[in-house]
Amino acid sequence: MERTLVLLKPDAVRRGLVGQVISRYEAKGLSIVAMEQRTITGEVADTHYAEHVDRDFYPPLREFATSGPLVAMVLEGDEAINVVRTLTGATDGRQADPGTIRGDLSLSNRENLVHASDSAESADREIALWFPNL
Ligand code: FUP
Repeated sequence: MERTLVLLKPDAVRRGLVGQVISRYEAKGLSIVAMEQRTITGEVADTHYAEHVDRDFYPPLREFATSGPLVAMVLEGDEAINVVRTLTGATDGRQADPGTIRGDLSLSNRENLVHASDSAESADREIALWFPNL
């Protein structure tokens, strides 16, 4: 069993897609280990996106990530990290495959609905950041 950190970003909350996106993960067989709606500060965004803070696209991404409530969760299942990345789809919703969450529901590179840990190391770091009591 593996655990991964998923964020349903502020666009997912604003668009009323939280239930639909969670349903896809649940239907796949993943379990929700922890879940909480939060509005994050810029400092939390900087820590979460530490590898991106110096990139050109980071200031608007920071603005977006802090623009309203998001839903953070830890999902668990067999090969959960890769399975969730596959269900989520490519970063840019315009290029993501149909059938994926981003491919079906996002038309943006920034407002792409979901964050999902990209490796075991990222999952460990991000779960510790978002859910330190797990
Ligand atoms: P992903 O792992 O698919 O979420 O993508 P990245 O880690 O490469 O990027 C993290 C977030 O930065 C993306 F979800 C959206 C944002 N981003 C941009 O806004 N512009 C870019 O050119 C690339 C990424």
